[in-house]
Parts: sequence; C-alpha cells; structure tokens
Amino acid sequence: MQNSHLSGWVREMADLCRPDKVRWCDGSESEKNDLTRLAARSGEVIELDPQKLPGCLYNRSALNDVARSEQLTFICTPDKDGAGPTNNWMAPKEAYEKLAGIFRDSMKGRTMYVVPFIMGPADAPVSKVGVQITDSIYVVLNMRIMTRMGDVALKRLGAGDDFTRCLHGKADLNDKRRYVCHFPQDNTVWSVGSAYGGNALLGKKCLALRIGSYLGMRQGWMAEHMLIMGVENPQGKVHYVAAAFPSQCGKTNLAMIVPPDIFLKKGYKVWTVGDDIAWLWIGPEGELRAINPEAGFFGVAPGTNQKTNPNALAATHKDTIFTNVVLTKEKTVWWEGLEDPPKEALDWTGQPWTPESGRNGAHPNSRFTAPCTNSPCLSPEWANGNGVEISAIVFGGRHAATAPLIYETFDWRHGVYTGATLASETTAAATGQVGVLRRDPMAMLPFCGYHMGDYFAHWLSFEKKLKKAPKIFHVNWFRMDKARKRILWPGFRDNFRPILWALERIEGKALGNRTPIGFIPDDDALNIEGLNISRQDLGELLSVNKAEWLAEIENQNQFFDKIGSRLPSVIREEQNKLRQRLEKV
Ligand code: OXD
Ligand code: MN
Repeated sequence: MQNSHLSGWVREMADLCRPDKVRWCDGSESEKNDLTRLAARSGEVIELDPQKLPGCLYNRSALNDVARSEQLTFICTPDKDGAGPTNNWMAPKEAYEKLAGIFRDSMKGRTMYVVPFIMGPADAPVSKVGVQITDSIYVVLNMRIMTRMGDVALKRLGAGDDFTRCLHGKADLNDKRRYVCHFPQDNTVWSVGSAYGGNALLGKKCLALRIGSYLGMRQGWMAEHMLIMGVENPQGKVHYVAAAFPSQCGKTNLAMIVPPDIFLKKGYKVWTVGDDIAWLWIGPEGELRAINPEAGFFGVAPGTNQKTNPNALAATHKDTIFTNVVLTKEKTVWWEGLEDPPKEALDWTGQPWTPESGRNGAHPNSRFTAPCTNSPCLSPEWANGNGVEISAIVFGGRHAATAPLIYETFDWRHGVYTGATLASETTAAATGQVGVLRRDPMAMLPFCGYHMGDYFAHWLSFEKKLKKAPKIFHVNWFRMDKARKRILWPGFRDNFRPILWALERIEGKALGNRTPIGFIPDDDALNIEGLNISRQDLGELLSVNKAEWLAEIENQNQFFDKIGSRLPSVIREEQNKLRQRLEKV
C-alpha cells in the first residue's frame, strides 16, 4: 500500500469501527467468487439457477430497510445556509460525533472491506475516485457492478489525496440509528444503519450527485439526475439527449426505449449511455458534454417486462443482483408486472407466496443491479472518456393537466426556469395521496448537495460559457382527458415520437407553433404514423390552457418563497415574462 493518505484514513476508521479483519478489494474475478461464496454461506445472498441466471444473486434486505431514507439524509456544511432550505442539515462536528458514537466498535466480529472505486471511465479527465469502507459483502458486490472498482481505482489515485472518503457500516440496521451524512467541504460521506441501495452504495446518490453537485459548483461542471441516450437517424447521425425526471417516473425505460416498429424499419436506433446520472461540462468548442459516471443500472424491478423495457430485462439475465423480489422454487426471480408468474414462491420477506395470495410478492421498490455492459442497446460511446455532446435537455414530470405532451423552451434562461419549477404529481403507489403536486427542481430535490438557489445560479452561469447551447424541452406523458379518466398518450415506445420531434427541431426540420409557454409541435410535425390516436386527443395533448398555467405560476411562488433570497432574480423574471405572455392571449 503506497498511498499514505489512504492507508492513514483506513487505519483511523478501523480504529473507530474495530473490525476483526480489514480486506482490501482488488476487483478481480477470484475475489468476486470468494466474496460470493462467503455471502452465500452466511445467507446474505442466495445463488440463483446457474443455467437460467448465470452469475446472478438474490438478496433480501431487512424489513425496515427498503428505500432511500431522505428524512435521515443530511448535508453537513459548516453553516446551515450552505445546505439551503431544501436539505436536512447537521453541523459537521455534531454529525461526526453522533455517527462516530454509532460506528464505534460496530464492526467487531466482522470484516471491514476497503473498496476503491472510480465514478466514470478510468481514463476520463472528469472521473472521480472514491474509497468506500463497508462491512457488507452485498454492498461490495453491488459496488463491483455499479462502479469501476478495485486496483484500477488505486492506480488512478496514485499517491494523491484527492478521493471521496466514504465510510459505510450496517451497525444494527436500526432505523433509529440510521444516518446518511455528507460533508462536502471534507469530500466525505458517512452512512450508518442501512444496507439499502442509495443509502449504502455511496458512489451513486451520495458521491455522484450530492458531493458531485457541490464539487461541480466549485469547479464549473454539473452533476445531474439525468439519463443519457443517443438517437440515431437512418442517415447514421446520432444526437444525444440528457433527461431529468423525478424518481420513479420512467427514466430507465426512456433511456432504453425501443422505437415503434415503424421507426425501426426506417432505420432509427436508440443507444443508452446511462439511466440515472450524468456529469456535464463545457467542451472545447463551447458544447455541452456528458458522461455516465456509473457502470451499472440500479433499476426498479416491478413493472419491468418485455413490453415496458425489453432491454432492461435482457440486461438482468446474467451477473445481476436482485434485491427484494420474489424467489421461485427453481431459483429464478419474479416481480409484479413480469410475464408468467410462478405458481408458488417466496415473497420478498421470505414468506410462502402465490399469485392468489392477494398481496405483492416483490417489494414495490425491489431492484436489479445489472452491469451496463449487459445491455443490448448500450451505446458504443458509453465509456468514452471525452463524453458525448448533448443536443437536447429534457425535463419531465407527471401532470394530469396543464403541461402538454412536449414543448420547447425559448432559450437557456427559460429552460433553466422550466427545470427549476419542475414538478410531478404523486401516484397512489408512492404516497397514498394521489395527484399532489410536488416541486422537484431538475429532479434534484433529494440530491442537491448545496443551497438550491445557488444551484439555479450555477445552471444560469452556463449561459455565457455555452457557445452551442442544447435546446431545453419539457415533456409530460401523463396528461388526462377533461374528465380525468383516461391518460391521453399511449406512452412507452411511443414516447420516442416527441423525442424525435425535439431532435428534428434541433436540426431545424420540424415545425413548432409559438405559444406563451414555448414551441409546441405543429399539427403535422409530430410523427403519429401507425399510431391509433384521435385528432381530438392529440389536440388536447398539445393544448395550452391559460387559466391552468396562471394557476401553475401561482403555485410556483410558494416554492420560490421557500428558496428565499438566494433565488436568482432571473428565475422570477422568467416567471414574469411567462405571465405576461399568457396575459396577452
Ligand atoms: C434511484 C432514485 O434509485 O432516484 O435512482 O431513487
Ligand atoms: Mn435516480
């Protein structure tokens, strides 16, 4: 071990947690096999049918540990204002002391794994090294899929001190003693009391978004909750799109979308670069470039099937970890929405379960962790260290009314305002209360590592630096008819159509009608070839209702008041401009 910064920190953390053993992970195949054997022996994972699901593992989390714990997630900046009004805050000293109290001696009888990892391709200038300490083999095996892990990261780090220090421990998995604390000024994350995804795989939401967004603000780049997809036209030209939607709004499905047959026949293709996180920066020609810092997909299993996302499904057929889904007698997996339910199986809690039992077999937030390289539609550019050039940014939310299927904003400022006011209506599955509008600016509400007002200012600061600014769009797949009984747009594969309109706008090929909220597809500009949709439904999908929009503007004000004095004046100016445009019609 040549890096004294790293070895010193590991020693310090081992002195705190007192594991029986410290094991450094090298990322090798033999290490994976050994860890799998150990975890299978302890019951932490179950090995699945090697013929049907080669290299796949099954895991059940603790019953109280099934989702990100937003209420227990803190940004620990020296002053409260640094974290801003949308984050939980704890003073760094208090947080370190509180968590040290829980970590102290918590790894007795356990092994401490040291997991060096890179977020981003190993050779990308924008990639970042992190080192995660953890006492969970399940976490190590997930990190192995989600990041470039092991010696490759140590090599990149060299003798330097520039790495995110990520301390993770299960402790007793007690949710009264569970905290996910970020110390942006120390480039450090401490997470204790959970072994679930976003709380425990610290490269993902913690490093790549919360710490990443803070580093991006200081260093002039952006860490965003965005998928990246490439759309290839029949002439072979690929445009890349970065799209932000609040959690559980279908980012993974859009990232891997299969265009309708009619477009496949013409030669259109979609390539996935990433499904959850994008790091963006300004390239040498003033263009916006992006990488996916992750190496795997941590996707929601329920609802994933041959119709909604055949590419995601195909990605889970080998070397995948399944968490909290149904385990069948044949040692395969199943979840709600998947074809061919098993006759008898064990549910996510380990209880006997049949499709007739009247309850879900898989937890609604059950997951698959699959390597990107399993994806049949993975972009050949997905690991290009220089990133891909972004032509369009798309924001989206779930709205029964108001927002049309798609609109194009007028310019960067209007686009930033549109992202800053991004909102989505809750679904029954998420909260029990249907149709409550929640603001989720740029889909970053739970992931922005600093003051939201400063974050908007950071977005706005790109206007001057971008010589080739991407166009910014807003989409809504969920608009309903007037009676609120029926969703007007078929969704799924047909979501390719509005995306195609956006890209044709970029090429100056598609017509758009100027409305107060932005450009909307001209009657014939949205390609609906082969789609069974009435002119009336299409008209409703693309309509702008003045009264609804004025009400929407009023609703935004509560959120702006919450952001307070650090809300950039440009955001209110854009809102005023929109109001004026609406009042003129
Ligand atoms: C995720 C999320 O798991 O956004 O990606 O919650
Ligand atoms: Mn996400």
